Amino acid sequence: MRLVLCCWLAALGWQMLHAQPVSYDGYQVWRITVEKPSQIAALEQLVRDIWLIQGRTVDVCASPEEQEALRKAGYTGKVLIPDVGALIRQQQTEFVPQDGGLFTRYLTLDEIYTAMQQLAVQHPPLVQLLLIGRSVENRPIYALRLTKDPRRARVYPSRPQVVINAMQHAREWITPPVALYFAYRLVAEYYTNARIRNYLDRLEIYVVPVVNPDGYVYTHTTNRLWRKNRRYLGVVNGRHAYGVDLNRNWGLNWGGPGSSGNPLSETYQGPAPFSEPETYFLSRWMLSLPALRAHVDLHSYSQLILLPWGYTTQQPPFYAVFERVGLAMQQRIAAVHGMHYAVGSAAVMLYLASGNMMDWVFGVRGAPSFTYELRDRGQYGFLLPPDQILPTCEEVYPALLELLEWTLQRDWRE
Ligand code: 0X9
Ligand code: ZN
Repeated sequence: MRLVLCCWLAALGWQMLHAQPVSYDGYQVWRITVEKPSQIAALEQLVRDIWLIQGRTVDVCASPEEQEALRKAGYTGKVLIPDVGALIRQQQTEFVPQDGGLFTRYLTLDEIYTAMQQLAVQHPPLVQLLLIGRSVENRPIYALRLTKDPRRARVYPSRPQVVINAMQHAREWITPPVALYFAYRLVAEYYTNARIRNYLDRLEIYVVPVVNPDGYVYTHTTNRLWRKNRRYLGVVNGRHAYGVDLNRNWGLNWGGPGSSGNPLSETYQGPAPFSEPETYFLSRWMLSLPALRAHVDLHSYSQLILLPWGYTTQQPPFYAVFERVGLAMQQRIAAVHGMHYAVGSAAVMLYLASGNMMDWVFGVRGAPSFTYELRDRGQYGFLLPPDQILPTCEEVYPALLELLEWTLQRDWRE
């Protein structure tokens, strides 16, 4: 009897740990090609969750009812994921080694924060853990500060600063490990690699693996495909509405094309620029860095290196310089596992997105800024299998080193 009770309690515990009240049973991801980009707006009326728009190609995550509506409207698509619910369950229950290192499975928020703390505790001459803000639900947002002797000055004005951040969007699980790996490997190579030593001696490198901690926790507990933060927005159209798209909440051209004023939308811009603590704290902190010289905002998916602007298809100042750096980073990525990441302006390669972070960092803060869209190109999309975590980390690492190298040049405008 006791055994039965134990088993039952264990099963219940497992259920509670892995419960996903939002079911995706019967949902499918389709890749639809429209004849003209102007037809995309009509498609957006039929499906709530658009995963990707790239040129005339649209990936949609459609419920059985939405699939029916699509068929009725004459859309056919290539099925990328035949059963989203089954894939989520498979990835939750699949055996993954618990002791196989930090990059063999997706970590929880607590595990990520513990790993950051450990790096700082184990390497005081190189690493400092900073609390840079708090989320809507009051969770901490941490940065790792990587530089020689971080505790001897709050900031070294003579060392240009570089910021790498991940996870504005909660379902993009591949992004925190890529940021964390970058930090871990820099530290590991410091004492053996003169090139890395030079970077940490002469630069201040900040890594923020989770900008949206509430959203990330929610993707573990409740809805694997949640994108926005967890702001409660009241009742809208008879439903409780939650969430601002943090990558539409930044202050440059906030509320312009490619963002939504509807709280139920996945690209809801929020009630005002920087209305969200996550973007507010991050922007204030970035303004406090005296010599910010480069920034990367990590997202997934579709394997792209995106350059400003995101809010307009017009070319920004120094576009040719960005493109050259982008192509150098592209080569570094391809050299590791042969993966192709396309390079180009965000608005041209993807779509318009006003109020995004990259535009603010470049347009307001004046620092060169890039958006990476990591693996894959749609086979799994946001549900990238854990065996691709390490290869993705490995290929992005040298691209980010390329950026550090470029940052050390006399004048980036050249
Ligand atoms: O829509 C976004 O915020 C980013 N894509 S994602 O699928 N990760 O959500 C892209 C932002 C890049 N900027 C533009 N496309 N304008
Ligand atoms: Zn994203």
